[in-house]
Amino acid sequence: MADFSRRNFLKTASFASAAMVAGGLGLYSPNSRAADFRLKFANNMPMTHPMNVRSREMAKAIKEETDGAVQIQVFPSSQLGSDTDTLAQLRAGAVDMFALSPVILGTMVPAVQISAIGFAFKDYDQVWKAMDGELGTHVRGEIEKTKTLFAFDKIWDNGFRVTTTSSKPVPTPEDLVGMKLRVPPSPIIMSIFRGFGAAPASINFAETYSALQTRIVEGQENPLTLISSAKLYEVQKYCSLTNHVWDGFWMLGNSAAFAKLPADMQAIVRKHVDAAVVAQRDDLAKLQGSIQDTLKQQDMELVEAAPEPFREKLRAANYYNDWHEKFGDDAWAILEKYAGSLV
Ligand code: X2X
Repeated sequence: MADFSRRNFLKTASFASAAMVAGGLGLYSPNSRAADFRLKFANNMPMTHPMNVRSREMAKAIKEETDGAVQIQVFPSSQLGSDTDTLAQLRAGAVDMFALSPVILGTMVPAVQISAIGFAFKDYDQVWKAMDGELGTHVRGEIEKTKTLFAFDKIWDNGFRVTTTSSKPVPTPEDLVGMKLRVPPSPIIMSIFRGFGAAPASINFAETYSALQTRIVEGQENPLTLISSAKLYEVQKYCSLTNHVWDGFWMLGNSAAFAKLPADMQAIVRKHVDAAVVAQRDDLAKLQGSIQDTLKQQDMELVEAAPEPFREKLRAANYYNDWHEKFGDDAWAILEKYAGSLV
């Protein structure tokens, strides 16, 4: 594999020969040169979601700044397989980068789910302080311990998860009792809905629309921006604003694949990944003002759902104590430093 100095040499050499050829047959095209590093980046978000809009910009900027040496190919909408499959491919090195929610990464690295404790973060100020601060550092350290995977510094936003249903809204936890709901393949999301008394079924996002359409499940839970961009309003009627969990996507990399890049190219990739994430967070923040209206225009009925009865139900189900025990006192203390007391 080429390194930067060899590339620079080649570039000089190519330009020299290009100049010669240009004067002769005129066949040389500087754009025809193959990339030294092709990286596959997979995610489950629709093409139109801000994550993919920013990812395409990111790939372009990386290609330009590395002079074509690093080319990132973006595969949206679970094109390479479901999240469960893609995580396996990332571990095997068949996929190089993968944006995955901590709630699903929790199937492999349980400790990362701590950011998804129910009703922990009250607002985005708390979220970003924690995720760009010590809580994020703690979690990335746990991901790095796998040796096969690492997480880039900043986490993409997914949003606060709300609950959509087809036959009746769910403004209180009593409304959820016995209800069959799609949840991601995720121990912590499974656990919160069990705590509410619902009947959660784990289904990958790639199959969620059809599971709702065929009424295999009554509802699902996801952030407003995603309900809109994945057009879930076509197969769901009510949107109860439960805001039960804040969710993001860690930008994961296969450690061995990334290590093949020379250090200066790694730095360029990191810089543009971070910039894309920051811009995407901002895109989602700007959408907050209008997203409810967008969903109402699609005939969804939006319903308020006060958090306290839901929290009460979780306390009674021993949800907070159980997870505190699993994550341990140290990690729990980091979470509470940002989120306040969770008892
Ligand atoms: O699967 C989901 O619900 C999604 C898209 O929000 C995640 O990736 C966790």
